[in-house]
Amino acid sequence: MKKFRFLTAGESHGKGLTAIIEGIPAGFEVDIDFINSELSRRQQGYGRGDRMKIETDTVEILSGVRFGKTLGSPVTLFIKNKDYENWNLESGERAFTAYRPGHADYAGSVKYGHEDLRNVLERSSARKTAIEVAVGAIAKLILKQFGIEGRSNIIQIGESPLYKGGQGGLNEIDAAKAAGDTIGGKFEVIYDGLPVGLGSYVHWDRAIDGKLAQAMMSIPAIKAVEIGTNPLGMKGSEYHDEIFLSENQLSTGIVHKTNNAGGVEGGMTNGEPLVVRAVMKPIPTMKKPLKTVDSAVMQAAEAHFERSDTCAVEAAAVVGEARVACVLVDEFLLKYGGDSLKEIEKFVNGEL
Ligand code: EPS
Repeated sequence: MKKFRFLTAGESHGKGLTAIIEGIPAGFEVDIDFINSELSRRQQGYGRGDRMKIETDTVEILSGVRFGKTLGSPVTLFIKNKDYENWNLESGERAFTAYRPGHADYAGSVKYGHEDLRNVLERSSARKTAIEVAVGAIAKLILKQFGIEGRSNIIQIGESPLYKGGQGGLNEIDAAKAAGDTIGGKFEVIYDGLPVGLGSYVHWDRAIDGKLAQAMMSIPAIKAVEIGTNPLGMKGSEYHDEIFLSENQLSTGIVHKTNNAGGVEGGMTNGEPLVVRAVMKPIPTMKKPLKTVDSAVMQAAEAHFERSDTCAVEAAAVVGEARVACVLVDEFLLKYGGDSLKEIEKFVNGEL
């Protein structure tokens, strides 16, 4: 069961990227400047490659919004690929056959029967995260109406724990770039202002931590997801968040003074900030070539390389914020859903 559903389409060097979102109630303001500022955040970060110098991602809204407000009908978004003009994708001149280790090339070509690995690359590319961030921006706008807001922090770049203003990670990115190599890292996404009880303990497929893990793990290059503090090696008495009376915490009068659980207990939000952490592998497209096989001649070869990011952890964190927003808005609408903003407000305020 889903209330907030979307499909995306589009290739990395095709005409553009599209999304159709279904399930947005009527009456929500859609701030295009906010969507574009999220797209711009995704394009930034130290260590990005040359594609980001070509694109200035901006969204066009093709349906579902009138006079700046949602109609309740499907919302269609479009982002143009500026690089499309430079590629002439239809000509076949950009074909390649040497599998890139760490990418979808090998398994994808076997699965879909493609000889030209570009047929796999074009859709498996992280380029598609641009339209996912646009969808997430709309989810964020909906959540904001109810006081729910998100952000992200970089926890580690390469081997360096990177705190605000720290140079360690940046130096590592420079060193990796000079060596034709890439590095990964770790980030966290935090959402504040959540009500108690999004998700459920009654079925495995309704647990919100399960849904969040799926949403984060499916971001390209993510290899591990954690909710809150990693409990490995901790004692129960150290890890679990004790419960206290409070006059300030929501309407329940209950507060946890620590938040190792990352805001989730029993598959449900518990009113504390939601903390989701993810580990990104080093991007597999490298100037320093990896050993592979050329599928056209079935001989040893070097992996295909055009251009790549050295490190995209900062961009992945923005994508992570978007993914979490989509899960949260879906859960929020499942619990408080109506057909219009006014109706939802009545549910939230206990008037319906
Ligand atoms: C990306 C666009 C891509 C890559 C990168 C992310 O553009 P191009 O293939 O033209 O360089 O820069 O994607 C990957 C490296 C990948 O392996 O998916 C983007 O828009 O974020």
